[in-house]
Amino acid sequence: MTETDHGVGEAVAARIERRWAILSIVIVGLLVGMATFIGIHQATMPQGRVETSDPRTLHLSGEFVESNLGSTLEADGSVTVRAIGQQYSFTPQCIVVPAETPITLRATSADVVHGLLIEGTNINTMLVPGYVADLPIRFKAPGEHVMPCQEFCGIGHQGMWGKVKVVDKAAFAKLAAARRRLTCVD
Ligand SMILES: [Cu+2]
Repeated sequence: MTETDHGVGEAVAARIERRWAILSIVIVGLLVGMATFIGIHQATMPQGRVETSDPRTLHLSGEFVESNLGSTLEADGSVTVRAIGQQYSFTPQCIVVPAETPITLRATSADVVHGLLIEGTNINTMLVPGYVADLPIRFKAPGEHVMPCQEFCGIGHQGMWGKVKVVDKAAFAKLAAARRRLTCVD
């Protein structure tokens, strides 16, 4: 290998290195661009699926009338829980659900903005009057979880607490056979 060959080799290596450096900068730029676009797009566009409710008539008709609140066993074996938040309580105050079962929580507010947080889970949502919050949950094991309102909603906010009681799947099935809408309010 001559002195010139060595120089050529170095130039080729430098060119290839530069090409890869540019390519990696382009990839990083592309990813940052995508993340920025998706972030801005999601923040400025309405969600794909928005469900509304009328807080003035919640108690009169529709899904959130009092007799329809609580947990219900669906034909496919899943459970739907319907609840409302109002100053200063949740209805039902005590939600009973089975363990190891897909659950859909549907909740809304009858007056101002409330929060619904189930301790020990990733459930943490706002209850905004006029809108329905729809969240999937699944509990691994029976137990009790507190459910405070986590959004300041007025003077009685600190007293706005509910509870979620997770029972064994078979025990829930037995309860569900006896009643259409279940709660653990006693
Ligand atoms: Cu509240």
